[in-house]
Amino acid sequence: MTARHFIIATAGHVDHGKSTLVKALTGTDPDRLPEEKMRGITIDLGFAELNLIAPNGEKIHAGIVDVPGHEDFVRNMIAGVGSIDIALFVVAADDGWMPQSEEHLQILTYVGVQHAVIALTKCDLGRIDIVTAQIRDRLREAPFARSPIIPMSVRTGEGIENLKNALAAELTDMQPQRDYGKPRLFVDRAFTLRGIGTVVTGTLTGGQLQRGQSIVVQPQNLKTRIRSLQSHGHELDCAQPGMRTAVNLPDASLDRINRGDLVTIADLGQPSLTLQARLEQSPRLGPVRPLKKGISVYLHHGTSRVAARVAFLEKDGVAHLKLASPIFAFLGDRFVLRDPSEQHTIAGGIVLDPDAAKHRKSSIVPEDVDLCLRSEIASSGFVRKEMLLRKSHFSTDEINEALKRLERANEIVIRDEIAAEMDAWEKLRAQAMALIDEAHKGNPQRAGLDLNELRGALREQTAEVFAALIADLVASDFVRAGSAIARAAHRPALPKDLKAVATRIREVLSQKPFDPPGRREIELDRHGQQVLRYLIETEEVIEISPDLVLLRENFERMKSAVIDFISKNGPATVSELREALHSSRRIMVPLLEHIDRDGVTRRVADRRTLGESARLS
Ligand SMILES: Nc1nc2c(ncn2[C@@H]2O[C@H](COP(=O)(O)OP(=O)(O)OP(=O)(O)O)[C@@H](O)[C@H]2O)c(=O)[nH]1
Ligand SMILES: [Mg+2]
Repeated sequence: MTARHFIIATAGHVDHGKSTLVKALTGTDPDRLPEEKMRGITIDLGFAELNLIAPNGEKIHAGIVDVPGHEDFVRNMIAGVGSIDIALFVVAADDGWMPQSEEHLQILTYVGVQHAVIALTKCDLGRIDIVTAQIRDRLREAPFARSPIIPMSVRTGEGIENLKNALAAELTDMQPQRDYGKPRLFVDRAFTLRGIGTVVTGTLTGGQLQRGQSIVVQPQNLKTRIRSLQSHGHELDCAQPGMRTAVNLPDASLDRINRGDLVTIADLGQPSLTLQARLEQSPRLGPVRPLKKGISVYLHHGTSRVAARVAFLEKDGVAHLKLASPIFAFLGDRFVLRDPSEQHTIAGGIVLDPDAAKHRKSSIVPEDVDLCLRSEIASSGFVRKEMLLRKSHFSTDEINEALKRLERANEIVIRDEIAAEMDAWEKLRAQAMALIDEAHKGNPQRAGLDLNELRGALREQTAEVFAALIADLVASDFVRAGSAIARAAHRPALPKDLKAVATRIREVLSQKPFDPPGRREIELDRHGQQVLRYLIETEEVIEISPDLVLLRENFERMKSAVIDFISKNGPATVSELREALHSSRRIMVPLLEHIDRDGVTRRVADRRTLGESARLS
């Protein structure tokens, strides 16, 4: 199929000839239910397909969604117009503009439909000029103010070709729905076919679906796989945005999928129970149902309908909505609010934050990726890049380009996987730098600030933010020193008052070089501990065991003496070595274990032989 794909939905008052027109255009009777036949009205959505030739000869393929006009079924009508490109707006010449003409126009406006062709039906029964003037008048402030009005009659056949031409002309100038890599198919029908399994249908938006692809059904988070895809009865490998799409889900059980659910991919996030949105109420509807804080409503989003409450509402229409059950909405999605008795359409809205966790005044424009990013980064402080605007109509490329723009403008900082506001990041950096400088000042003898200590001081940050921070510091004036971080220029040095302590420790360790006192007798106080740690870090002193330290030179001498003795006398016991070195058991045992670990000696029964590394020593 090389044609471009669009979705058309009918709209208009009950009995104005929508379904008859669809049949005349396509040959398909969209009314399928026995009850629809019996009552002569449309109750639920009907579907057909229409092939058109554009004025330039291009092929255009359109899926048609036929909606009910009766006031009792507005709910179904809204489910039909959520993802359409153009409305086929029907007004009957004998009846003129009627209540659901008005209500459907409102709904189309609220869900953001920008294009329409108006079919003035039943011209064999009414006054074309008067009703045309009336329609023009009613559409004056609407997005369809300049849409063509095509007089026609299915009875006489008049105007059918004109209507096709008008649709083709409108669609020729339109762009098919965008593919931004985030497919969502709002389910309008779910049924089981014997031998095939569960089939769900809907209009695909936002991205492609492929045969064999792993998908998730939201909001129930049901993971499954696409076994096969169809559009209007044709098997497909890949369905494009703007296509009526039937998806066969082999291992999904039907009782878990209903109209209102949606098929999407797993890495786009989770549904939510709270939305921040901007609400708009058309002045055309008059003050029938005031929109105010606290009211209960039905929220219609895609093909779904959930009970909701307007938790707060600001003067400019920014509202916080609490939902009775979760929906999977994107930033920029449009929705319709109706009253709890389902008699009136109250307002329309556009999602500003699909996961609004708390009150937040938002001034974003959902179409402006830079603004949206700025707002999201500002509100989350430090945020993983891949989480940014995940539930939005922006593609990953668009988001990454916008991130680069904001980075170039020095508004944000990107480090590793983290994006942050420049100011917030600088503040965090400054905080870390101050802590490191403080550590250098307070403990100049130390290699730096221990990373665990820094992590503790910044524990409100995530591990990822902390890692990005360290990477950032190390990329500039800082270095890692073992388990610590330090200014690159920092050289550990003993402050004056500790120098005397160091001298004392050196003396104590030298008096009986091969038999010095235990560590506890050296680390007499906090200063003793600090200095010994410094001497160990600068490798002047070697830690032999938890309670034994030796001056490095003495340790080296003892090691050589051990090697010497064994070379001359053969394998030796601890006692023999202790006597030979004028040391003690308290020293010899841990010393030998230490040099065993280094491979200098090796224990065989109760004797030591020389190890692999003895020669190198
Ligand atoms: N005289 C005349 N009757 C028409 C014409 N088009 C439709 N009708 C009749 O109008 C009645 C209603 O037509 P439908 O197509 O069911 O109307 P609808 O708009 O689909 O109605 P709902 O779906 O229930 O809102 C039917 O009896 C049609 O035969 C027309 O051009 N001329
Ligand atoms: Mg109908």
